[in-house]
Amino acid sequence: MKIGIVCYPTYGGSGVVATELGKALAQNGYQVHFITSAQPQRLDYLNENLFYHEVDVFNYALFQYPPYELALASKMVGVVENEGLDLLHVHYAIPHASAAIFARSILASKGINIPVITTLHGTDITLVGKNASYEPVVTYSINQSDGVTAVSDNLRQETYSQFDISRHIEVIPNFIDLSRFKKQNKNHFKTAICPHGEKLIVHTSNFRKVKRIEDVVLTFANIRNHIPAKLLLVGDGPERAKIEQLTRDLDVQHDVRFLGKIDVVEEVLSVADLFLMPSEKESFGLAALEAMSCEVPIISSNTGGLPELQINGVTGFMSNVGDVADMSKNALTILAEGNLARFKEGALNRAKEFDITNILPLYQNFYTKVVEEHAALHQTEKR
Ligand code: GMT
Repeated sequence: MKIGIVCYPTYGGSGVVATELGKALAQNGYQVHFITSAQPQRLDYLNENLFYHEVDVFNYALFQYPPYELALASKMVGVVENEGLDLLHVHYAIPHASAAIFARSILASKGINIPVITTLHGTDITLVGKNASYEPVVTYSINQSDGVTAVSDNLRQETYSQFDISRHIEVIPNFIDLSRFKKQNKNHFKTAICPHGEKLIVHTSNFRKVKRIEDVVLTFANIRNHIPAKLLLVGDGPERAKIEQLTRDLDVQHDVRFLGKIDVVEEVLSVADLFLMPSEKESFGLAALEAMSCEVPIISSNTGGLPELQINGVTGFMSNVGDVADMSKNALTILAEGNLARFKEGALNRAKEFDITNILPLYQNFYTKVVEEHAALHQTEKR
């Protein structure tokens, strides 16, 4: 099967999931064509089944906003025609789903029928999509897709409650490649960061408001009041300057390091004792799954899809959004000497359930179903 995958190429959960999915499909004999604005961050090796098509956005002085969606739709039309794709799979509804529906109509006018699958990732539904600027287009493009998946049951329910959706949404959770995300021996790094055996707390994100990084720092400050600890913040984004200031206001700046964006997150996670994810919303929490795969227990909020990933008291603990006192208390429980090993084991065992070898077949079966249904529909129309 030849599949076109559309996603955001930069750091971020949806782009990571789309790229890792494409790589795994290519290894399993599918021909995968990435259609993106730049080379996807995780598209880091060659394979005879992997192709990359960059979207060219022609700019013109008249445009205040270059029309990326039109350039993307045009590129999809070209790639489907020239490469003979069987399916378009778009990740993150805005603007990928509507561009794909548009491309599908253009192709149909040329006698080429191709199904479109849209995968909903989170903020495309919970934050951005329901804004009046986008809502009618998001609703239409979800309803018009030939198949729709969501990364958690919670996101599926949110989609039904926030939008007027008339079609089935399949839940296919995020996954992890345990052969890459596993605890590695990076003791030299741990010793450099924690020279006196301090506990190491880690948070990774795109530093957006929705991540509530101020709660990460407040929780860390509480932990550090009780035990020696260090905090590593991985990633970058709009909240960073504010968070740097907060570390100074709380006088914890000497125990907090901002590492910025890094590719080898698994190396940092390998030396972590605890991962913090106090998000306001989190449709799944891929970053938490990455941490769990490296044997790191999780303190998180209980929002969105996190209860579908975390097992309270086994992989870590969940608290209400903003309940820093509860998160701090739970963190100290996990970090207590007699407890840590049990939580690390619990985190790893749960992560194994989301190994890519378990989740990839769900996508493969869904592709086959959608392609067959689509072919049957067009066969009937021809008669
Ligand atoms: O977390 C982000 O803000 C990035 C965002 C994305 O689309 O790139 O992540 C969303 O998709 C991930 C992959 O499916 C999920 O694991 C994240 O939970 C989800 N983020 C939110 O819902 C805030």
